[in-house]
Amino acid sequence: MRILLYNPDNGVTRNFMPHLWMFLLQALTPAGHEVLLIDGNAQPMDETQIAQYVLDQNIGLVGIGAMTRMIAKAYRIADAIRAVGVPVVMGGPHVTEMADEALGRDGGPRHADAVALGEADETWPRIVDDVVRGQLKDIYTPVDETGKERKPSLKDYPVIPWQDIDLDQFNLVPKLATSMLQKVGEGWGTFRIVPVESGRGCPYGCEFCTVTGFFGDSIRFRTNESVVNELLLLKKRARSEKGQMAVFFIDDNFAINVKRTKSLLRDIIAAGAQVHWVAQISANLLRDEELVDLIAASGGKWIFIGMESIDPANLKDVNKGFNKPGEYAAVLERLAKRNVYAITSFIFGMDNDTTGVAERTLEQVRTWPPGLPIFGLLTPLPATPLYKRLEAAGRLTRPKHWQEFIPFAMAHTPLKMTIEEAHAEVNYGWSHSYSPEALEQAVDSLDDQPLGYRINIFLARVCFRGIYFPMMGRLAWVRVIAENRRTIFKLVKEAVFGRRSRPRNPDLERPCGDVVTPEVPGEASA
Ligand code: B12
Ligand code: SF4
Repeated sequence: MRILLYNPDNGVTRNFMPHLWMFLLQALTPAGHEVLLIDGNAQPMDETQIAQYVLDQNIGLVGIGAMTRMIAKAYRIADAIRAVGVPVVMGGPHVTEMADEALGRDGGPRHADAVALGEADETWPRIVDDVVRGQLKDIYTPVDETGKERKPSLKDYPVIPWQDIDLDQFNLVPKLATSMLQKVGEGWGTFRIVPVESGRGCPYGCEFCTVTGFFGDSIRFRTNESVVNELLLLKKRARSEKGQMAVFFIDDNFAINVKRTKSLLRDIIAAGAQVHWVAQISANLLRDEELVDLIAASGGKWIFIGMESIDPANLKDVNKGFNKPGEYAAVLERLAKRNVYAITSFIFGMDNDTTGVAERTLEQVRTWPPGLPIFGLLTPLPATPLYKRLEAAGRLTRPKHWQEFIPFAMAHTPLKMTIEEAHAEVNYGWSHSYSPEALEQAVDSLDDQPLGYRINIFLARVCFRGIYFPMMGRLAWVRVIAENRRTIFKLVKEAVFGRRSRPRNPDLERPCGDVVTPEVPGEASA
C-alpha cells in the first residue's frame, strides 16, 4: 500500500524545519508499504490539489498530524481526501485532546476515519495492518494488555534512514544558488535543519503547556549511542551532498536530567559527532557552568529559553515559578561567553500584565547579550490547566478558537488590560526588536566578535522576523533587504576589506594572534 503522511502548513510562516512525527512514523511503518511525505509548509497544496495528488499517486491511507493552530486546515484537507474515498487517520496533540471533534461525535462533521491518541509509536503499525485488513477502528489508544496507558520506551528507538529519505522539500538553500554554494567552504549546496529527539517528557507542568499532560511526567531517554549514531548519519549525508545539516533537539527540556545530558554531550564530542545544534532548555538548568561548556563544545549554537515573563507574579500564576527573572541576564551572559546565543520567548496577556509590559520587557532585553526575542500571547490550548481555569472563570471569549485560527489573537480576556491592548503589546515587542535600527544595534553590539558571528545574528534575526511579519513572497524579502541595507553594506564592506582593529575577545584569538576562522553564516536560521 502507498501511504501519505501529511503535515498542514501553519498559514503564517514557512516552517524552517520539518516535523519529526512524519519521519518517525515512516520508520515505524511495517515492511512492504511505501510512505510518501508532504509538509504543507514546504509544498503548499489546497484541498483540490491534495485530493488529486492522493488519487494520482494511488494512495491507500493518509495520516495527518497537526497542532491546534493548524487543525482547521488539517480538517479541511482530511475532508477533501475522505471525499475521494481514501481513509484518513489523524494524530498529534490536538486530536488527542479533542478526539470527539475529529470523529464527529460532538455534533459537528466527521473529519477522520480514525484517531491515534497520544504517542503513536506502538499503535501506528497496528493502524496500518488494520487498514490492510479493512478493519480500521475509530480510536487507537496506547495501552498495555491490562488496558493501562503505556508510554513507549525510547530504548529501542528506530533508526531513521536519513541517508535515503528524500529531503529536497526541506532544503533552505534556493535551488538557483545550490551549485555555486556547493563550492563554498566544505559546501553549502544544501542547508537543512533536522529534528532529532533524545528524550520525551517534562514534569514541570506549566499551566499553559500541553506537554506534561501529553507525554506524561515520566521522562524517557534514547540511548546515547542511538543519538550519536543519528548525528553521524546526518553528518555523513551532509558531506556527501556538499551541504550542511543543523539539528534541532526537539526535547521539551533537553537538560531535564543534567547528568544524562552531560553524558550525551560528552559522547557526542568523543565520537566527533558534533553538528551545529539548537535545543530548548529552561533557564534554571543553565546555572551549571560545566553543562554550558559541554553545550558549546558539542556544537550547541542557540538555546531556546521559555522566559515567558519578567514578572515573578505572572510566572507564579502559570506554575512557572522556577523561572527566576533575576538570573536571566547571568544565564545569557554565561551562554554568550561561549558564543552560544538564546532564543528568548515571552508571553504577553498574562494575568498580572498591564499596558507597557512590552517596553518594560525590552528595557531588560536590551541589557542582555543579543539574541532572538520572540513574543506570543497567552493561549488556552485544549485540555491544559489554563484552559480549564479560564473556562471555569467564564473568561474564554472564543472557546473553540482553533476552529477559526487567527494568528496572534487572544481567546480570553486578560485581567488587567483589554484584548486589544495585549495585541498592541505583542506588536510593540516584535516591531521594536526587529526594526532595521534594532537589527543594526544587535549586530553592532557584537563588534568585538569575528564577522561570522555578526553575520549569523543578522541572518537569524532577519529569518525570525518572518514569524510575525510574514515574508512568504519574494517582494517581502526584497523589502526587508532594502530596509536593512545599511547593516548589510557594513557587513559586506567588512567581509571584502576586512577590519583594522583586532577582536577584543581574547577567547577568540589563537596564541599567535590570529582570529579564529569565522563561521560560514546561515546555520542560525533556527
Ligand atoms: C519542535 C517543536 C516546535 C518547533 C517547530 C515544529 C517542528 N517543525 O517540529 C517550533 C519551535 C518552531 C515550534 C513552534 C510552535 N509550537 Co511547538 N513544539 C515543538 C515540540 C517541542 C516538539 C514536537 C515534536 O517533534 N515532538 C516529538 C514527536 C515525536 O511528537 P509528536 O509530534 O507529538 O508526534 C507523536 C504523536 O503526537 C503522534 N502523532 C503526531 N502526528 C501524528 C499523525 C498521525 C497520522 C498519527 C497516527 C500519529 C501522530 O505520534 C507521534 C509519535 O508518538 C512540541 C512539544 C512536544 N514534545 O511534542 C511543541 C508543541 C507541539 N508546540 C506547541 C506550540 C503551541 C507551538 C507554537 C504555537 C508556540 C507559539 N506560541 O508560537 C509554535 C507554532 C509553530 C508553527 N509552526 O506554527 C504545542 C502544541 C500544543 C497544541 N495543542 O497544539 C506543543 C505540544 C508544546 C506545548 N507547549 O504544548 N514548536
Ligand atoms: S518547562 Fe517547558 S515543556 Fe516543561 S511544562 Fe513548562 S513549558 Fe512545558
